[in-house]
Amino acid sequence: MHLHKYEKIWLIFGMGSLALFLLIIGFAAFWKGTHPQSHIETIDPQNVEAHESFKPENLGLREVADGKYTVNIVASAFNYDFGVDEDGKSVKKIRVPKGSTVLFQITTKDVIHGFQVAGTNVNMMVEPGHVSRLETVMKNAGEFTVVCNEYCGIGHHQMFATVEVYED
Ligand SMILES: [Cu+2]
Repeated sequence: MHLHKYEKIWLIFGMGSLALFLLIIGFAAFWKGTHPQSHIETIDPQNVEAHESFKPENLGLREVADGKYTVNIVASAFNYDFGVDEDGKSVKKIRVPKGSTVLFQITTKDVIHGFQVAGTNVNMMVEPGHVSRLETVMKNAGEFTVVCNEYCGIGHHQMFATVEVYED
């Protein structure tokens, strides 16, 4: 079978790209620990408070066992609701010790939002009607910015928070 020179070049280019993309996906999945959030659980977006995890008093950071934490968040345009502190002020920063296991559970009341803890493998799409969950181990200390990476409207850039991982 005769293959034209350009056909060969494009075949090599095509197959090479495929191999490269598979390598990148493999690196992200197995080395960096990036994977899709759980999409199995559904929720009524009009009434997220009916879900135990998203009742106002259950929002924010909670230590569920030694070194294990759960963070419940309700996203809406244009805010992440982590609950309120003792003074009744909205929580915008959560602190966990280095090496702890943190389960992030988030849902949205309105449109699609993103929930990315920049610099970690936490990067979730938050869709109305679904609960997004991701558990991760906070291996590195530092301050990590939480950003919305799905354009959600005019105040999109105002959606942020901070996760501080401190040396234990
Ligand atoms: Cu947004």
